[in-house]
Amino acid sequence: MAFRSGFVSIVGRPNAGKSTLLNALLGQKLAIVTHKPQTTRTRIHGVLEVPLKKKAKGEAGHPAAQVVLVDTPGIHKPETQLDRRMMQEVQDALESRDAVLFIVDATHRLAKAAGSTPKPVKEGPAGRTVRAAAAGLGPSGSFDSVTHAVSHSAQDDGRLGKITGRMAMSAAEDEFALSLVQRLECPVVLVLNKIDAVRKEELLPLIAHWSGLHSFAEVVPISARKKEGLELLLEKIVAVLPEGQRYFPRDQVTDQPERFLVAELIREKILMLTGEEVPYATAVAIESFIEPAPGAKKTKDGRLPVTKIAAAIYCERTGQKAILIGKQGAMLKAIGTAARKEIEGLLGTRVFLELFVKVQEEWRSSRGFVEDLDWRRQLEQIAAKQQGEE
Ligand SMILES: Nc1nc2c(ncn2[C@@H]2O[C@H](COP(=O)(O)OP(=O)(O)O)[C@@H](O)[C@H]2O)c(=O)[nH]1
Ligand SMILES: [Mg+2]
Repeated sequence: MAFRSGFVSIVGRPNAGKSTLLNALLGQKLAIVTHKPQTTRTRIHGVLEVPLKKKAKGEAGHPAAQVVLVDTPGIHKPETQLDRRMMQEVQDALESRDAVLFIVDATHRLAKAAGSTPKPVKEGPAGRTVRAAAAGLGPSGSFDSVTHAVSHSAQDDGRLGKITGRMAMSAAEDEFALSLVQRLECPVVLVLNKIDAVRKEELLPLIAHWSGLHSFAEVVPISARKKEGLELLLEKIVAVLPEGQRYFPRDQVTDQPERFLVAELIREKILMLTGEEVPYATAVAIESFIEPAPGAKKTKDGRLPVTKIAAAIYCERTGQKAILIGKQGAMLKAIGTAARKEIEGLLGTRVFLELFVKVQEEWRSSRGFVEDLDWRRQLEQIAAKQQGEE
């Protein structure tokens, strides 16, 4: 059987478990995960080598493959420049892909339970609005028109009365997320996640609901957290991939540089340790990253060499800065200690981590600042600087 390869984008609403799935499939933490929405801000590539599986009794088998998984930010209504950047990352991931995993949180109650089934998006006037909006998902925040269209269609049926505002919103968000994949021509696999947290009998109505809205290539229930159903999911993914050669060398797991992973780990600790708006108003930029000299050995007393890292934590207001620093620096210390432990595990060296908190007013609304945060952009800048020095 010929080797297969392709880009497979993981998309869905915030908190559906996209990053958990990426990490579970790779067997390693590439993407940070928290219970807070909008944890993931950029596309993250994870490269998975899938060995040949021979045909066996009752099993179809599949050829060997390289699957480039692309984790993306959750599909949500853009409010700030940062949100728009995140949604652009989703669009980019949907453009260059061979297959898409549309991941849905199985613990979400269907709006149907409250008396409304979102209409199939392919039909009806509301559907057209949704698709038009999705196709031109631009800085104008087209999500508003989607919400509008959906509540209208529910109203037309005279069924809106029973739906609480939140239910209607949730259905609108589902519909909007779905509209982004409905216009794709590549295979879309519906992944029902978190089946560890729902009863079996609740799954069938969910599958029926979603299958009625789009003709998915496959429907696979999984638990990303408990690593259930992943084998089957991989089989289905390989089955829809085209024949082709590797995009990345066999032993490469990601295209992200370590310094970006380090920044993300620091951000994860901030998300875990701070509350309210602080996590959303925070960005982390690595200011210097000094690796041990090549060939550096353990010290005489058996300690590992040291990587010296300095990172800036940006927030939007002095009040947020005070929270991030904490009483006598306690919060910053807690963030630093937790991050350092994980970074040491990642790099396999000891780590000196210096953190600074800086206020950059309204940075989330600043296009230039948001673009500069992108690690792909940062890499270009570092390369340009090095060329200038040579
Ligand atoms: N019960 C359960 N929780 C999960 C599962 N997968 C992810 N989660 C949780 O859902 C939350 C969001 O996960 P995350 O991967 O960050 O979602 P993302 O926003 O789609 O990337 C986290 O608290 C995860 O631990 C699962 O299979 N079962
Ligand atoms: Mg995520």
